[in-house]
Amino acid sequence: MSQKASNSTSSLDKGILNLNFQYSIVPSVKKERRAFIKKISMASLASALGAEIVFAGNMPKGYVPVFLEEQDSLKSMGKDPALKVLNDRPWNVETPIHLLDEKVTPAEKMFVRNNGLIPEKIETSSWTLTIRGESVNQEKSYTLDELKSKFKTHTYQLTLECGGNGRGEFYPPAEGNQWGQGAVSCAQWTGIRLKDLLDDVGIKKDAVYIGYHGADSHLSGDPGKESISRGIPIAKAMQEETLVAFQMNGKDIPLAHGYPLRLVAGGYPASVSGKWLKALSVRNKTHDGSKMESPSYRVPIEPVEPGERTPDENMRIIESMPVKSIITFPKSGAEFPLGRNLEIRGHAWAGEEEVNQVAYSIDFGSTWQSCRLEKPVNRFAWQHFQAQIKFPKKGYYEVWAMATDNKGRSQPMVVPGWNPKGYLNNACHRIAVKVS
Ligand SMILES: Nc1nc2c(c(=O)[nH]1)N[C@H]1C(S)=C(S)[C@@H](COP(=O)(O)O)O[C@H]1N2
Ligand SMILES: [Mo]
Repeated sequence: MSQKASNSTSSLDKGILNLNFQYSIVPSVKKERRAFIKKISMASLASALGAEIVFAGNMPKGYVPVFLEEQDSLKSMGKDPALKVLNDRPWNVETPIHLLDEKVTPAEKMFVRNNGLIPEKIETSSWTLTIRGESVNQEKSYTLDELKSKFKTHTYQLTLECGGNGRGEFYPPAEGNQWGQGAVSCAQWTGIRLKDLLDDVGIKKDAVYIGYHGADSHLSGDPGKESISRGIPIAKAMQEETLVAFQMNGKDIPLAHGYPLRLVAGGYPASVSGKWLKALSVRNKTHDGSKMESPSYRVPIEPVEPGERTPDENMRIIESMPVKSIITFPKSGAEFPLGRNLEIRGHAWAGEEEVNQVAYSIDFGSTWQSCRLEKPVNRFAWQHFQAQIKFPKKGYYEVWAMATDNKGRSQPMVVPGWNPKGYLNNACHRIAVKVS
């Protein structure tokens, strides 16, 4: 019995060490951290965690609990420690909905979705953007200074929502990050119009698609592989709001979000907004870079049965995102006294369309009242809604919000059409409220 127990302990140790090696959870740069861990007592560590470390005695010497590691990484990425780490290789970090209350999403609260590894050394003085592909008259490169000085600068607030936002609610589960509803942001992006850049390069009449190429590396470390290289149809590329951006919220783009240069195309799944932008391919056919192929970022044209395999011919590339809304205040679980009105607020967006109406229900969708809804500051920016709710008596309630776009399409009350990769879950957001 004791033999068995000690065996399992040593294999656990091995497991942890392997992990350390593979994912460098305890890299040498964390020396100070380790010294710190040695010095502080288990009791103070437990109070930082808000819980006892039950098997603390089994922790290898110098082991840094994942909790502290994640806090460190979030801090070094400039992120609010309340964000939720779904994955650290690659980094995928979700924003709890109540932290999205601001009209313009601040950098520290913006979700992170990476397919590969964040580039390590970025030399801005030698950074160039190259425009190439079958459909350019001739290949051309620009330095950052040239991009900034040669073209007019524009600023737009743009909604970027991951195509897989809400994936965690699909059943049977779809593979991929199990996002809640927090993989969405709406920051202010400043840069030059992609259209102005393409005009300057000169593109051929047969151009139909623009593909992006970023400086992030593939998880395998293979320099010949791109982690992701998606893109947009030429009509989207030519819209005024489609930018090659170098600023976010009035500052350099944070490293996690694509410093020093990023393609930004609001209203489409955020996967088309290429970070760490090094090159653009002007294509005479639909771009065929990494994650352009089925089933990536595609959904069935005809509905399929949950769990069913879907033939490639029945899949289309996701373009404009569907209508959606989130209640950002109060936080789900809020409790407040009877007799007071509850103010709810949130944001709604509808891909390339505008949101026409947002309504709320406190009776599980039986009746709906309309919210006050603001116009977007510009196309493809989310819109703010607000309502005052009076509750009839003490008890448990849910507040549901439902947005409708200008084509009359509303959010579904239940999770919409299952699809193999779990995209486009735009079901109504719900919060719990207790009136006491
Ligand atoms: N170069 C590059 N660009 C990228 C990605 C990536 O992994 N590499 N991820 C894409 C995906 S899937 C999303 S949802 C958004 C996330 O943007 P954010 O991390 O700035 O929130 O970036 C997109 N652009
Ligand atoms: Mo994404």
